[in-house]
Amino acid sequence: MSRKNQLTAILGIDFPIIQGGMAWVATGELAAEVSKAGGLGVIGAGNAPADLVRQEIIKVKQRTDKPYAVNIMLLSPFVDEIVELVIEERVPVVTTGAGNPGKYIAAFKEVGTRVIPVVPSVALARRMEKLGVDCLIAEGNEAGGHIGELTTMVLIPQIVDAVKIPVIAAGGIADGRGIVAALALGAQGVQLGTRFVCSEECTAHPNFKEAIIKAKDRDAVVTGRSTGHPVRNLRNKLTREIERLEKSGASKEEIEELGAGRLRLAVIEGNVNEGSVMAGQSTGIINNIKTVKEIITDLVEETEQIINRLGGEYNG
Ligand code: TUI
Repeated sequence: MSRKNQLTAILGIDFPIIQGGMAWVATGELAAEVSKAGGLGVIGAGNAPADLVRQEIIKVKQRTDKPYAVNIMLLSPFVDEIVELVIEERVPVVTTGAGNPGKYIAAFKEVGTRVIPVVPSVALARRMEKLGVDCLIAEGNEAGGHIGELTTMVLIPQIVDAVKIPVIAAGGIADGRGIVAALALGAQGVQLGTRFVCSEECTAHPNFKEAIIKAKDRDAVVTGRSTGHPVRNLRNKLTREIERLEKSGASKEEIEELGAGRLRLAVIEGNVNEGSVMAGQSTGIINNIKTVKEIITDLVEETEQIINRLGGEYNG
């Protein structure tokens, strides 16, 4: 991997590897380890209020001076107070998900916070670039959690062609092969979520990590299409119940009520049957738990090996 590029320069990191800002999973402990290893660690604010997120920011600041980010989940009822917190704490980088962060961008720029929205479409990518964001994360629907319509394979080149700012590829990437593919599509960096869940330092319940390791190629399924908020989870009792409700024509409210509190149940309590085990389609290629440092070192080594092997050849 060309380790340094425009993206690493903007973010002040060693490798263009960003950790997904997963609610409940992306704690200060995990984010600090990723940043210490030369990537960009991200705290997932999820639906948490500002006082809880502040504690995670403090954990990162106690462990490292390296750059880190907070992911703001735009469907959260606490968005405004999280935005204030990030500005007050002078968090170096913000990533956003599950919505349009347009109305907050000027305030972040005023204090020098870098802004990187997740975009699922070319239209939103263009709008974000016009508003002055620094980079974009283009996330394909192989990703876990709340997803868009398009796959990484088709989304990345279209967004790369549509904007001038650096693009980070996300969705379905978990090893060096995926990184090389993303770079070939024109991305300058990658964001990985599920791979970092299966790290020693991730504080998620061991059952949650084990479920991902056991999951095979077709086990990460999408529910919630009928509510307008499709979510990719590992198939379990909960996803089967939601599917049944969706088929029966249940209301959006009924379906969303069934999903409430389920991510915490899986991540913190370890109830991977009735909880929401958000994970991407990369589960089939994640078969072990490694330290964050090992994950990043292996990703960089695999990427460089493949690039060297391919060289100028395309015939094997
Ligand atoms: O945000 C994510 N992944 C998430 S958020 C989350 S919490 C949640 N739980 C249940 C239902 C909904 C959310 C779990 N996983 N990834 C980034 C992402 N952003 N994926 C898709 C989008 C997105 C979708 C629409 C970004 C912008 C967008 O804009 C629509 C608009 O308003 O133009």
